[in-house]
Amino acid sequence: MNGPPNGRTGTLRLWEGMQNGQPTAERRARQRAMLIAASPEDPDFAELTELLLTARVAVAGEMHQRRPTPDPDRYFGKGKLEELKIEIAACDANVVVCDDELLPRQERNLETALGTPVIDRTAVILDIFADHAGSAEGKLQVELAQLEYNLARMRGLWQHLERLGGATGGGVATRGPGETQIETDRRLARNRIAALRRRLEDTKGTRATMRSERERAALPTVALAGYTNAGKSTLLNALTGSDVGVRDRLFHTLDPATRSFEISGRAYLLTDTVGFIRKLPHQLVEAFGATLEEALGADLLVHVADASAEEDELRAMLDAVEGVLDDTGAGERPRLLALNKVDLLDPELRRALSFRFPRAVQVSAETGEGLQELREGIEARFLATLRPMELLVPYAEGGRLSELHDVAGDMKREDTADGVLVHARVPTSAVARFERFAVNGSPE
Ligand SMILES: Nc1nc2c(ncn2[C@@H]2O[C@H](COP(=O)(O)OP(=O)(O)OP(=O)(O)O)[C@@H](O)[C@H]2O)c(=O)[nH]1
Ligand SMILES: [Mg+2]
Repeated sequence: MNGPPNGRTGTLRLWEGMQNGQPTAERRARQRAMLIAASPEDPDFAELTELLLTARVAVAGEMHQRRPTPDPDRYFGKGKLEELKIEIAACDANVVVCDDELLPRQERNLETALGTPVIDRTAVILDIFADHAGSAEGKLQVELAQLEYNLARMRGLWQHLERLGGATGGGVATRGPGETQIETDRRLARNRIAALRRRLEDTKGTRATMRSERERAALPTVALAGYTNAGKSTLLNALTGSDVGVRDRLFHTLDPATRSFEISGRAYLLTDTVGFIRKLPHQLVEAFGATLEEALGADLLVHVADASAEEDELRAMLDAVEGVLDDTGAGERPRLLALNKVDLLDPELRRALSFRFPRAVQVSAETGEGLQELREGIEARFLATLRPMELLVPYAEGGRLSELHDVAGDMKREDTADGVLVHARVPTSAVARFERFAVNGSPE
């Protein structure tokens, strides 16, 4: 992984980026993390551990403070901080990772009190995204998210790094403290943010062109949405016979991949999307907003979930995904729940699941089980969105008929003196194109 030794990845990337336009490929030294969380309930460090594993950071220990809300200045209380300091030394951790997004102030105060670099969950996720971004657009989106995140954290950082001295590892701290430097950096960061926004706007334009081409083809679109590692890419491959990258790691897919497949002779487009996660950094939702909006504007969303997760865990993952869908304005799209990885469940658990989620389809992208039901489910949901139309297509416009044939359902045709009279059920997305042939209610 490309990353600096002190774990303040995003920040260092930013400075490196501003120095020479490109982040330098610096090897991450072996990091041993102490995980911390403050919450009224028992902590669950499993996901953070998984995230760190993906970021190739080892977990050395964990500490939880039970309290209604984190301390606004130091995250933990004073006494607990002392305990943490001792524990860090005891398990030889060299970075502290907080399961919440820290306020810049909390992060700074923690670092000062502990003498150890402190990063938060958001920084870890941003780091993984930066590592996994493949396309030019994906890279721009991640850089934008990182800059937004870092901008809030720049004030006073120079003096702070000075104070930490050796712990931060030379490079940055020697660049010289002082308000001027901070101001320069902030201005450069803002300029870069503006430039990135403009470039992302441009790519959005390109995507709109691609989309309108697709709309002309008017194939129904289906998007796979879901928690990271739920098996979306595996399912895309299983349904379309493609070979999109699949791995047992978080946020493997960042760029939406679209492939076509057929159900009962009708072609559909299926899009794989970036995975979601609890406390998904809002900077990422914003940066990926346009791509997500595009993908999630599909005729049908298939929400893919990992059914092998524990009951509470599954509920939490489903809620997190629904939350992001609402945030991105996709909350109202027609939806189908696909409970994936049922090959890992015994018959009793499967039965329990079918009681809990009677409308969901149980599938295994791995074994192919349930895929036929999923196809039928997709088709049924899609057909339900079709609008019945009666059209009179003049013989001169014969080409339109074959277009209609490609997209419509239940098509019945009858030759008349004026043209072909057609009864068909037309996808909502294609209604506008055929409206002018409508027999009832049309001025023509
Ligand atoms: N047992 C089992 N494993 C599965 C199934 N589907 C996917 N997996 C595994 O789950 C892991 C994640 O699969 P992906 O398809 O990469 O998941 P994803 O939802 O695309 O993940 P991100 O792109 O990271 O959001 C891989 O190790 C897959 O082999 C399934 O039906 N059964
Ligand atoms: Mg994927």
